[in-house]
Amino acid sequence: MLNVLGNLFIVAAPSGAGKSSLISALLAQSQRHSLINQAQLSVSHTTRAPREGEIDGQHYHFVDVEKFESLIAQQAFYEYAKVFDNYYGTSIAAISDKLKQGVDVFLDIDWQGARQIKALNPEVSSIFILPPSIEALRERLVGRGKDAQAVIDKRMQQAVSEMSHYNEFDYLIVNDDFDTALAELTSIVNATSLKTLKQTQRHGDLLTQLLA
Ligand SMILES: Nc1nc2c(ncn2[C@@H]2O[C@H](COP(=O)(O)OP(=O)(O)OP(=O)(O)O)[C@@H](O)[C@H]2O)c(=O)[nH]1
Ligand SMILES: [Mg+2]
Repeated sequence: MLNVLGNLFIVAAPSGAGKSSLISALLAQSQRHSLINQAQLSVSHTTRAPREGEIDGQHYHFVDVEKFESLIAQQAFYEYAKVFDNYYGTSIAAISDKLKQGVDVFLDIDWQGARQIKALNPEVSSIFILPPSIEALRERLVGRGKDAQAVIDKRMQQAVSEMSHYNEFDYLIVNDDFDTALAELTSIVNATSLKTLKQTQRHGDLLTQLLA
């Protein structure tokens, strides 16, 4: 049987919109077979320091600036950008084998990376997650209430600046009710797998029989 390539999905959002929770719930859907294809998250490279509990090679590939720049020079990245003074990038290696195995790959990246990928491959589906209100976003960013006001203001500003790019994405999801947002995300992912080109590859034998 012809191997059906996996689909690539870009998921972006302002900090605090619930992107990480939505993506993890989506990957769990894949384990429950609610998705047509298997789904995996791409592991990016970053120069930011690992946080407590983050594992190298699992949450990110943590590298220093010198290493990151040598990877840029080797053209190892599909896209990369500076986000909050650190480099972040998706290596070609992080996605190509998975796609070849028919796995859908999710990129948790910012608008700059999304723009680079869309310029190279307009057919890649990009999804932007919005919070239900500016108050909800602020509440989620305030979090434990330990951050100084200036830090919160800066994060809000960054969130608004990220959101100003919503229009460059193919799909918009408002994460008000989590289960609704997850169902919407799932429907985008499954609809992509059902495109005629994909279905023709998947059901080649059936089509041959039906049309014989
Ligand atoms: N362009 C690009 N952006 C990335 C990549 N990996 C992560 N990012 C983005 O970098 C930003 C910061 O990510 P992190 O340092 O993990 O911090 P975080 O707590 O996850 O931040 P938020 O998800 O924004 O709340 C997020 O917007 C990510 O989507 C990548 O490979 N390329
Ligand atoms: Mg995140």
